[in-house]
Amino acid sequence: MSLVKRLDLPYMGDGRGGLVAVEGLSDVPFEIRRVYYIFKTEPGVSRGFHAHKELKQLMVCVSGQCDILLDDGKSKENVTLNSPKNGIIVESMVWRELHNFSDDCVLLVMASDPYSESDYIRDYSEFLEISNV
Ligand code: T46
Repeated sequence: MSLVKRLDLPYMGDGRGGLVAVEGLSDVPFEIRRVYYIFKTEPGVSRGFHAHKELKQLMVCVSGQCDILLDDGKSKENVTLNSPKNGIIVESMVWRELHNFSDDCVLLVMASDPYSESDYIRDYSEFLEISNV
């Protein structure tokens, strides 16, 4: 099964312009308990380099574009996010790296849980050890 779970978002744009609305538990398969966004990423900077033990997230590039590498410890897949009308669900126990942010990239993330550092696995060898048991 593909690691990249694409999601087309409910689009309600009209003659005035675009509008996307996302509701937790119906449009995404989890309750949305936190929202954050990443923007003005400095040139050449990559982010992420971790997995989450429990957290699930919907990632949408509402402006510009960036590349996301997903890795479940067995296989790796790359996806480019470049539309406010669709995104990807990133499940728990998936290592993610975010690369090639465009200058105008705004990456919106809707998360299933509040921030908790104890949910992060930031060491790749530890991730491989846990994910391959
Ligand atoms: C992810 C990718 C896509 C908080 O205090 N609250 C928060 O909600 C977040 C997201 C971060 N922080 C703190 C933790 C660090 O001290 O902000 C600092 C930077 O976070 P981090 O280095 O984890 O940022 P990224 O861009 O590497 O990763 C973030 C998310 O943490 C992560 O869950 O999937 O974006």
